[in-house]
Amino acid sequence: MIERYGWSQGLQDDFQPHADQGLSPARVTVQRRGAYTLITPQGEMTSHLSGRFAHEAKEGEYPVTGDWVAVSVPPDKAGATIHAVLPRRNAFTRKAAGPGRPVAQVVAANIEVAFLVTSLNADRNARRIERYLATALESGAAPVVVLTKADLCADRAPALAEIEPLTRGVPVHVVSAVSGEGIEGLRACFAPGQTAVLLGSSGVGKSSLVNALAGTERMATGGIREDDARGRHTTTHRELVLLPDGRLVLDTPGMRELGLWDAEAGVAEAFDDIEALAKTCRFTDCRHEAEPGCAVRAALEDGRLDGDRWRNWIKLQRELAHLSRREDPVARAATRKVWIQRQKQGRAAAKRRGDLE
Ligand SMILES: Nc1nc2c(ncn2[C@@H]2O[C@H](COP(=O)(O)OP(=O)(O)O)[C@@H](O)[C@H]2O)c(=O)[nH]1
Ligand SMILES: [Mg+2]
Ligand SMILES: [Zn+2]
Repeated sequence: MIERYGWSQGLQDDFQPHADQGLSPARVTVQRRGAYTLITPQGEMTSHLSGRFAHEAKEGEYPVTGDWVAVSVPPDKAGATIHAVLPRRNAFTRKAAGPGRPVAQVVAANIEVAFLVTSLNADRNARRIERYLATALESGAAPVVVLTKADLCADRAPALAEIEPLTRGVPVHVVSAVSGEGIEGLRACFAPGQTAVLLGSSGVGKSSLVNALAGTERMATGGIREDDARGRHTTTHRELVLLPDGRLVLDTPGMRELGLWDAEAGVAEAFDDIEALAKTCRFTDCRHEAEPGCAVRAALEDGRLDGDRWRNWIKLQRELAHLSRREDPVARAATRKVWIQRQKQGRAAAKRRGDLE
């Protein structure tokens, strides 16, 4: 069973020390407060954290949906106990919403593809797509922009003209859960045994896409008032779903806020046009304000660079700077190094597989 959920030789190697202690591997499919649903070699099971793990784990180390964990299963198989989380291949991480000290929140772990979902009708927001794209590029998963509800959109050309320049070569798919348009194209973005996470605001049609891919009503979907395009929060927890074709999709509730977490490389990649311009400014320390020979200003003036896109870049830079002032810079540098390396390997592997456009 765990093979169908993406268990691999690499994971088996990481797991060996736990196997030596008599533990079993399992993947988290549903995460609710303090309780987890797992797929174990003995089937689906609910579980809780071992007292020791709960006591010793630091922020960001608690299991999330998509994680591989080491569990003990009692003889009556009544419920498993989680003792450890295996090292994550990658993770989609945001700054937890709310005031106070910035805290990382892992939204999904061990994902090959990140579907960034937005609807073609009223929800479309270029600045939000830029933010999601930066976070997805940072995660090391391969991003895919998905524009939903094509059946409700009489003319998609304006939306595509707005969005395509932002996606920096990341594939864009136009789909409809109602007509079925584009669903096979999404399937072609990942392979059986691989995991795609669905990310985007509430009501854009994420759960409907799970159902369209599954061919059955696997997830509850929300009623929506089409006049203001606001969805109800029907999906209340993150859930990893095994499709009949062997692919895995991780559905998430809408996120009101997607605060950046440690995403310098992702922002640089999502805004590589601005990064390239800034390199050609006359002064290497140009602040792009009123310096002579500023290539960014020149591009803003002649329309090559959109003013809203530029202002969003500044806003994201401020968010990153705000985070880095608050965190221990040494610890940050150490995690970044590992992360950039993994991210590069992950995307290179995805390209080699040739399953991405
Ligand atoms: N016309 C149309 N409606 C859709 C489509 N996809 C989703 N919806 C509707 O949009 C609403 C929200 O969908 P849901 O999948 O729950 O969105 P989620 O919050 O992102 O999971 C529901 O009423 C769906 O029936 C689509 O492709 N076309
Ligand atoms: Mg939903
Ligand atoms: Zn400049």
